[in-house]
Amino acid sequence: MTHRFAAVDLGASSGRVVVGTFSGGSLGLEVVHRFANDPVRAGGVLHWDILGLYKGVLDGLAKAGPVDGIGIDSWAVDYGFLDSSGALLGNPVHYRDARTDGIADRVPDLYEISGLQTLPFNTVYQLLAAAGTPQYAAASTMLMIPDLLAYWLTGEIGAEYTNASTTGLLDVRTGEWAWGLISDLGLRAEHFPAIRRPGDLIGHFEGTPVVAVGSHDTASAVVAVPADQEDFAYVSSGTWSLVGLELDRPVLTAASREANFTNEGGVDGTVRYLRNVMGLWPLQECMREWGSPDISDLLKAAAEEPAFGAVVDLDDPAFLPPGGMSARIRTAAGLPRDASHPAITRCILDSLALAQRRAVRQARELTGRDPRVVHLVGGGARNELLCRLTADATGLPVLAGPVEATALGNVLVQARAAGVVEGSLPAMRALVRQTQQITRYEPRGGDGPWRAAAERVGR
Ligand code: LFR
Repeated sequence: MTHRFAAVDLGASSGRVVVGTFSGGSLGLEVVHRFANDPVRAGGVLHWDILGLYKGVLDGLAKAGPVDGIGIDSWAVDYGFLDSSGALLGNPVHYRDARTDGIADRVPDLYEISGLQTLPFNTVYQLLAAAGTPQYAAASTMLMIPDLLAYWLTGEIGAEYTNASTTGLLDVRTGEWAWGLISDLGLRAEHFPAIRRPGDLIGHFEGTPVVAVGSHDTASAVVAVPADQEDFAYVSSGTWSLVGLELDRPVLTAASREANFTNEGGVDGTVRYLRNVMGLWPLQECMREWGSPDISDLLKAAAEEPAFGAVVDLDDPAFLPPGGMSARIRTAAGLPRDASHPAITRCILDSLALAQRRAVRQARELTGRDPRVVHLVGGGARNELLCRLTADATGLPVLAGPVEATALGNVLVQARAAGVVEGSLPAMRALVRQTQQITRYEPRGGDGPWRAAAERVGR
């Protein structure tokens, strides 16, 4: 018996519709549709082109043909408002827009309640930036991006738990909206729909079940980490590098808060204990400036560049906004104006590996856990130089792959809800191990150069 599930997976730079086919013990993945996700600046505000994305979803589902289920995941924190008739009020604003600048500094620390790291763009700060606008006054419901797309497909309203956990307004202990906090901040309780869990049926699209998955892309990616033991760290590597551990309860200590580690909600009640590291974003931005050169040629040339020629602190929020990235990197690194593209690329990748090293080490110290291996999943698993550098920097073997971890985690949760695969996370991960390609990188060299590089960036 063959079963097919469609994963809609929206990333910050592109979206895709992927069909997962389960047959006997096998699991195949096919990307049936890929489309660009190009943010649009209008009226001075950076927006997502949400209707363009929805069109990509509809085109992809048409190409997918008949499936047993549909699941949607995307990046986190962003939302759209509906009015009382269910109409979308304005285009969702991009989390890299400047509207939240300075807001987090004016709000008391929420870590105790939400367990969430302070990122300037967390939904809570976006809502505080929006409060007082006519749009906010007209809003009756807030829907996170995957919930908004699911609403358009099914007509059903709800808030999927893993993504809701990135708002800053979910109680990390109960997994429900933190109503006291919502009212203390002057936000409106009626904006927040009932929580749904991964595996819940949302509704139907043209007769096909639409199922809640780990709708935060990182939650789905972590489901598909092919771990065969408990002591592993992961890097979900794409526009961001989400670096951390899977825990069964949150860590809410002062040290954890100061290190800006987050306790995001995972599938099956797990905690995604991690930090956002700037990821491949700076390189993506440079490549956009450079007219999108061939990535494999660029990485080959970067691999030939001397190691640690220049390093920057990639955790610096100065690298968050779009535009003019190569100049920002060059200035921070002390590279000359005429630094070559490979030299800048090498600087970014050395710096990214260094930031990932720091996050793995801090996760270990803050939890007392001792990861024996780093699973690097997502698009970055294709980047051999990044995988090698991550192994060298962390001093741990890196197991790279699967590249499409997020889509895999999405279809696995659907297949489980349909009774097509075995229940537990370890069982789903065993299936990933058996069916997907994974490449092992052993660490080379000692820690000395990395320690010295860390000192150079003052961390
Ligand atoms: C990765 C991701 C991160 C989140 C960031 C912004 O795609 O979802 O987990 O912090 O995007 O939403």
